[in-house]
Amino acid sequence: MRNILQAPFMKEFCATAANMYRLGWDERNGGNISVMLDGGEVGKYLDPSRVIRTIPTGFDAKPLAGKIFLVTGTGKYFKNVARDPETNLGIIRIAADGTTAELLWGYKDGSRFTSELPAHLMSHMARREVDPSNRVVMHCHPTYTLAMNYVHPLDEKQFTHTLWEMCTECIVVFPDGIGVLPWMLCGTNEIGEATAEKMKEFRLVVWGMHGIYGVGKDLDEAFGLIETVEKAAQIYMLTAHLPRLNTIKDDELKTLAEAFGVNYRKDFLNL
Ligand code: 2HA
Ligand code: ZN
Repeated sequence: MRNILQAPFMKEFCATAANMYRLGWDERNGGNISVMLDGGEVGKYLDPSRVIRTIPTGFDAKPLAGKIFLVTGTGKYFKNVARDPETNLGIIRIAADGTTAELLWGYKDGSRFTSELPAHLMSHMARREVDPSNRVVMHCHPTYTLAMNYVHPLDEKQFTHTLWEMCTECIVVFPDGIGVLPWMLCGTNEIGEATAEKMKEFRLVVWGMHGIYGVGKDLDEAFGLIETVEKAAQIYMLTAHLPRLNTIKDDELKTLAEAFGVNYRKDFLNL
């Protein structure tokens, strides 16, 4: 067996968590990531028939039975992931019953996956219906995006429109816009179901006054979506209290989207 700490998927996960921490998106135990791994790839590093222990998930994820995920641990700090992956991360496989996670590696101190596993797995299920190449669900608390939640209407059209106006690249990067949920209790199946419902339509979902979810086919894609939203939110927060002299107009946003050939939310423009 090869050393799993040297696996490309492990190294990329650790580098991404470190980057997110460095950007201030994941204070203390804030944030969580899940990545669907390739079963054949995992088999190079561990014996998939060796289950360390089983952990009930508390919900039914049968469409993901047999799928393997690398997931951050509950209460664990992004700050510490790269230094000690085996304590802070776990590799789980969804058992045939759909409601049990089989631990194949990690959570060395006896802990378990993130409390947000319902939102993660339900989002994986919803996104894969839309895009079977989706493998990553990422949650974090980016500073300016969160700040914007307090001073801007939590309305999908208005929130997306404001961000599209803040950087030329925004409508190209997230033409599908941003879903917005009101404040809800986190760590529950209910917020998981609400998030997954939004994921049918959006690759980005704001949890009101809490943070954001982003998804993608790989870590770079999910990270890049959140990074672009956060940059736009930063520009909004740096300018919201100042007189606005210039903006990207809606017909210019339309021109941009058409030039880049992206399928944008036409109902989010006022044309
Ligand atoms: O796990 O971010 O939403 C810490 C969180 C909960
Ligand atoms: Zn959170």
